[in-house]
Amino acid sequence: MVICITEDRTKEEIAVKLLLLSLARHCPDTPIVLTYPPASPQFARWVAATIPGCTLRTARVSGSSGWNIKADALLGLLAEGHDEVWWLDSDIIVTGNFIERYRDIPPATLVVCEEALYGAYRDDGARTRGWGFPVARSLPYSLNTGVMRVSTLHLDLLKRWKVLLEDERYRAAQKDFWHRRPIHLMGDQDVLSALLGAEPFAETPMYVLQRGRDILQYFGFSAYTTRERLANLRHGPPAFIHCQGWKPWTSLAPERRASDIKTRLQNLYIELSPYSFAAESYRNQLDAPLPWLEHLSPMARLFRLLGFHHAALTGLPIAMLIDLVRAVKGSGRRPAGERA
Ligand SMILES: [Mn+2]
Repeated sequence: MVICITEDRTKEEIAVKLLLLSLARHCPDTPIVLTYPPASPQFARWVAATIPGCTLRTARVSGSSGWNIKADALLGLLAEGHDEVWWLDSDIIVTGNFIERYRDIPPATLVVCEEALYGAYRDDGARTRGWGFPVARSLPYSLNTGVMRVSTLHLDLLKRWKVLLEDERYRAAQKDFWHRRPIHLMGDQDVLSALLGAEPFAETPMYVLQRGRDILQYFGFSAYTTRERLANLRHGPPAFIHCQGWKPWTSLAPERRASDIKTRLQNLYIELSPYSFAAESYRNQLDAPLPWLEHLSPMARLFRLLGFHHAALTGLPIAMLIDLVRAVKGSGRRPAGERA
């Protein structure tokens, strides 16, 4: 078994480091292969000195980039002889030993995530139909590929996924703005959702990491609902926090601190992120300070104080307010996805 991380943007380096530190703390026995072509000698030295189980590679996985690289990267590691591979997006941080927690899931079962509420959430077969396949399994929501576990029993699925990610229709849609793309061509995960709803992959058993219970899909203003927070207070935090969409390391850069109310609210929401709470405990192991934690706004400090510096309590009043607005709006676009 191996953990696979692939990144090619230097602006995401801080996130890669935080993910590696969280893995070294919580899953020290599982080897990691990190592919990071722009690695500087300083970064390579830091990895060698700090993350003993990590192999750093600087050769590109393939011609693909961004999220389209996932199929290639997973197929590559399976071809090297690993029987199971966990994919983690570089914007994930782990808060526990997930290898241990999910060890009983059989190798034939594909592990993948439930999409964030704020994303293009609903599916009901839409992506499968979009590709022109008959719907054999209707998924209520889109799958999210921030965390995946595949095994050698998923080679056919991964190869088919790769073929569709190289399809001309998909490639053409990727050049357009994301909000103008048809739902089945938005990103890699929409293609995977389409395939898993169609034959023969509708038979592939899946374990879907559920939003709130298994993974925090911290994206947009519905990132961490009241229900998810209360469940986390009772049962403990999920093993994965996915810092989707708004990234503190870029959004909260001092030059981006805008003054309009919407941006300020958005920045506050990012400052109160459970990702930041998890990141905080690695401050001393980094070779540079985390800028967004050094300069928290007075409002963020106040909310942290009121939330007893607990990730699930901090920002709870804001979450309740947002949930109330969503409930009042009734059958808005996203709330329909919230489970009872
Ligand atoms: Mn991600």
